[in-house]
Amino acid sequence: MNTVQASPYPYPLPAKDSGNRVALVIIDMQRDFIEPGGFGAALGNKVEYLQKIVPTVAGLLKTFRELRLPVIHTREGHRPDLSDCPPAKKRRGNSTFRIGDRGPMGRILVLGEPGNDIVPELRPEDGELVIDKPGKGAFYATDLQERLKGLGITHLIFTGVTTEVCVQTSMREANDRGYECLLIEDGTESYFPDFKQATIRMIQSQGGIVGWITTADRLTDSLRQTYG
Ligand code: C5J
Repeated sequence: MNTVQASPYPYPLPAKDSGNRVALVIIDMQRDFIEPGGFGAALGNKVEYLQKIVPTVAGLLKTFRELRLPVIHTREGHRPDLSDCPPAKKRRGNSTFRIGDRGPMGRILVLGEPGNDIVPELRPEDGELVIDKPGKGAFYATDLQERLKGLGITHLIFTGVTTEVCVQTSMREANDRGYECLLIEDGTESYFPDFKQATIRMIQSQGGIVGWITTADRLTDSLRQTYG
C-alpha cells in the first residue's frame, strides 16, 4: 500500500485502480480573505499572513492537474439578497464593513462580487468543482457530499484558509462523513499563527482523531510515486 509520510502515522493513499480516489480541496482562497479591503481585513486581520501559502497551494494544484486527480475549490459567500446569511452571522464582528456592505472589492462576501473571486494564481480550470458555501463548513447547505460520491472520492487533502475556521470545520465535517482527511501544514494559514499550531495539534492528537498532517513536499512525492 502506498502511504504519505504523515503525523500521527502514515496516511494511506488509495491504489491507482481501486475505484477510490483522492482529491485536493482548496478552501476559500478568495480575495475577500487574502487581499486588503475584503472581509478578513474588515475584521481587523493582517491578510499578509495568508498570502504566503499561495505558491505552495499553486504547486499542489499543478501536481493534481498533471496527475489528472480531482480538484475542489470552495468559496464562502452569500446570495445578493443575503437570504442564506443568518442575521446572527451578519451581526458578528466589530467592523466598519459587514457582510453585504459595499467595500473596495464590491459587496463583502457576496457571490459574484470581485472580492468573492478566487485569487488569480489558483483560478479554477474547466472541469474542477467549485462549491459556493454559505457557512464555514463545505458540507453545510451544499451538494458536496453527493458530488464526491459521484466521483468516487474517498480521500480528501485539505489546504486553504483559515486553518481554524473554514478549513478545520470542513475537515471535521468530512471526517464525520467517513472521508480520510489529510491537512497540508504549509498549505493552510491563519490570521493567528498560534491558532494554526493549535489546530494542527488537535487534528493529530488522540491517534489522528480528525485526520492526518503532512507537508506539501511529502504529499507530492507520494502522489508522483503512486499515480505518476
Ligand atoms: C472565515 C474562512 N474565517 N474561510 N472564513 O470567516 O475561514
